[in-house]
This record gives sequence, C-alpha cells and structure tokens, in this order.
Amino acid sequence: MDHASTGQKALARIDAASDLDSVEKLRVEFLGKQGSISGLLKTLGAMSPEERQVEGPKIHALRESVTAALGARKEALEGAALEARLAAERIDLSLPAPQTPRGSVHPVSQVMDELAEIFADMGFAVATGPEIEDDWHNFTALNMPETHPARAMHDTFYFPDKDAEGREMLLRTHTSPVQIRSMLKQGAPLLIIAPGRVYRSDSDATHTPMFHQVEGLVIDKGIHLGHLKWTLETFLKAFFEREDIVLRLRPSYFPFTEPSVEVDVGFAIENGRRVLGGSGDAPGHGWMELLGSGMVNRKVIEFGGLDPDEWQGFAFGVGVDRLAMLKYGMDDLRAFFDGDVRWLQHYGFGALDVPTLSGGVGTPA
Ligand code: 2NL
Repeated sequence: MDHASTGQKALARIDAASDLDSVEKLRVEFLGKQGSISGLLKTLGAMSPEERQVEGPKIHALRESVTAALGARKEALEGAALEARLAAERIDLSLPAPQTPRGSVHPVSQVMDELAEIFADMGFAVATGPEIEDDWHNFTALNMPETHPARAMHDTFYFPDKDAEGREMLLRTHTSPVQIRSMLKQGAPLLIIAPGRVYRSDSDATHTPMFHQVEGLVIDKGIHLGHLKWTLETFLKAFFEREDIVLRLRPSYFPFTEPSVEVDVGFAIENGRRVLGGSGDAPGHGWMELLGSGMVNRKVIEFGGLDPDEWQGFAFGVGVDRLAMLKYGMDDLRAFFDGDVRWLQHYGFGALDVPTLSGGVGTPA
C-alpha cells in the first residue's frame, strides 16, 4: 500500500476544497467511521507485530497530516468568509442616523393643560371624578327632574344595570357631577375646574358621542355676577392671548343656575377666518356663543350639602374641543378623534411646548 501517494492525493483534494461544506465532506470521507484512513487504521489489528511496527507510524502520520490539512483549510475558508463579510458590512459613520419617530401632544390635552395653568393663576384647583356616574350625581343633584329631556334615552348612554342603591348608571353627560362630589367632600369655600371626557348620544359634523368639557365652580360668601364676569373675561383674555376680548352676557336658562347667562365673544373676519377680538357690534364683526354660565341654583347648593343662605356661587361650562378649534384654527371636529397621525403631525404639540404659547390663526367664517 502506498500511503505516500494516498496522502498526496488527499492533501491535494483538501487544498482544492472551495467551501466549508466540501471540507466537511472530505473529513467524513477520510476520517469518518467508514472513512478510508479509519479503514487503514483498522487493518493494523490484523497485522503481525513486525508489520504493524512498520505500517503503524506511516498510517498515523497520514492521519495526522490529513487532520492538520483539514483544520488548516477550514480555518483559511472561515477567515476568508469573515473578511468578505467585514468588507460588505462596513459601517459609514458619516451617514445621518435614522429618524426616531416622535410623538406629539394632542391639541385637546394641550388646551386642558393651558386651562389648568390659567385657572391655577386665579387660585382654582383641578378636580376629577368618574366617567361612569349614577343618575343622582349627573342629573338629580343638578336640579334636573326625572322628566328632564336631557335624561331621555336618545341623549344619555345608560347602562343596562342599576347600582346597589337602585340608581340608574350612565356615562356622565357633563362634568358637573365632579363638582357635586367636590362640594359634598370638601365643602366651602371652593374654587375648582373640572375638565374631562363627557358623553352624549349625538353624532354629526359638529357633534361626536364623546367630547371634552371644562366646568368651573366657585362657592364662597357674597359671590355675585361681577365675580363671574371678571373670571370669564380674565380666562378668555389669557387663553386667546388678546387684551381686546369683549364679552356679551345674555340671559338664558339652565336648570342648575339661576339666573343663567350665555356668554358671547366678539369676533372679526380676517382673511376669510373668524378671529376673536373686538366688539361684536362693530361693522363687519359678530358675536359668537362660547360658553354657558350662571349663579349656582339654591337647590344645587343644597344638594351639595351647603346652606344657600350662607354660601353663594357661580359656575360655567365650555367645550374644550371647541376652544382648541378656535385657538388653533382647526375646522373639523371629527378629525380630533380619527387617530390619523398626519393630523397630529400638523396640529400636535411638542412635549416641551409652553402650554400658553399661542400659534392660533382663527377658524373659517
Ligand atoms: C354649557 C353650559 C354650564 C354649569 C355648566 C354647573 C355646575 C354646578 C352647578 C351649577 Cl355643580 N352649574 N355647571 C353651569 C352653567 C352652564 O354649561 O353650555 N356648557 C357647554
């Protein structure tokens, strides 16, 4: 048997192997259980001691040289593969970093923050409460009797089951129940705003079944309509960032206030858009109904656990979505709740924006 020529052939084939798969196949062919060199090793057992002494070292040397060649070839191929990968994967550190998607603050959240800030400057605290209410806190305590039309099924979302006290359960139709709860819990004097989500079974171009409201309540001794007017005027001037905001108070009716006052704000038309400011009676100007308010009805003060001969108060309510539209020039209410990120990219606010900084341009006439 010519081991030298077997070895030369094996080494030549190993050197010619062009990938790791081929190297592995050769390893199996030579050194595997059924491999040719393994076969040679097995023949040693059948030899005479003399023969084995001659053949043994040759076969072992052959196995060692083939093993070494396989290892060297494998290492060389792996090295080449790594080189190729490094060359292909080179990182260009001068390329701009990929954009990180950036979120933004929804205009409704922004306006709620602005309102909290403005009213905090006047001494108001922010009060919150449940969105699932009972009909006593939502209606009865607000002097809205069983027969009041707002209680009707077509305006209010009722739950199928009553609570433990047998009260109808519903999605609050305004944030007034929060203020009733605050009166009962904290007593008087009281200065609070109650911002939040409210629900009415209503859906068209200008009404969504969920919308946002902020109500304000002041209870103290000797509170009168003058306090109401000053507070709303100061709030609206700060919110719209204009000193020339003019209010018009009109008599109205709400069950929870007496007297009740509808508040209009004067506007001008500039570049086809309604912009708040100036008297609504000036030529080319008009009045826009903005919020409802009034002196808290004596019965409501009693429902809040207070003596109406000792404590008086005023209250108001305004739509937050409407305020946002007016200040920031948005004209479609439904877009507020579509969840289209393009709308938010356009109208949304940076997390670090100062809440009172106005970018308002008015709303279409
Ligand atoms: C509107 C009218 C208003 C109130 C809300 C109120 C709350 C309590 C007592 C008395 Cl606890 N009143 N809230 C008062 C007047 C008007 O909202 O048109 N909102 C959009």
